[in-house]
Amino acid sequence: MNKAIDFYYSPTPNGWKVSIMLEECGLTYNTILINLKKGEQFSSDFLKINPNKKIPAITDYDKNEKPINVFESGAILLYLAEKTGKFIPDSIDERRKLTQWLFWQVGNLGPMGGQHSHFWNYAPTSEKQSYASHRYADEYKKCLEVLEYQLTGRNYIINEYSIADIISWPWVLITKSMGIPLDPYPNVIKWRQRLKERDAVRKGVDLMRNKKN
Ligand SMILES: N[C@@H](CCC(=O)N[C@@H](CS)C(=O)NCC(=O)O)C(=O)O
Repeated sequence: MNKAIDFYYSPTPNGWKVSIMLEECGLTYNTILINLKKGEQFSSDFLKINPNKKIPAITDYDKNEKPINVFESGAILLYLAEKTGKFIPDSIDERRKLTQWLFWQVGNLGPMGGQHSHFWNYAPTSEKQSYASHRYADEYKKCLEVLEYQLTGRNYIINEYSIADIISWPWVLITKSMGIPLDPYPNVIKWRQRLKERDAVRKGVDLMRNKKN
């Protein structure tokens, strides 16, 4: 088995960010499924890779030195983009734009989508109409509005296809399962479809699809 990169994964939006990036970059990787329902993210072995006990994480053996562990999807995408020189712009000004959208995703779209999705799919019925439940749905919709505005007159989040798109897309892919119609966001609909048509994106999302946990 090729040991270039070990990829700790589960087929979820945060996992797809990295599976899509690995596919886009054409990197060789070995997928290690972490069964979240069984609590495998809490094992002592995985803790050494990711002290935050969540997927995704990677170990890169592609150097003669010590293997490199990286956790947090934003850090992993930046690491892989810098390693390959792909999906990251060269100019300082474009990089500034890229990093602000990366931070936006990990601080806004991801957590608001994640919390809304949790309430929508898992909260007891009595909690579904709670203050917190509405708050997360509204905050997630605000993120979609931000994305809609940014995509006005643009095909991608910054001037070119980049890790800003790769990191954001999975949290927009699943709107149906979160009960959020996309009709008010036509630019987002087009962008979502534009990315869906990429082979690497489809391969990334299909990785171990049947192993949903
Ligand atoms: N901020 C983290 C979030 C990762 C995350 O929430 N992963 C979820 C799956 S989508 C997870 O591992 N959940 C298991 C748990 O919290 O126990 C990142 O962007 O990598």
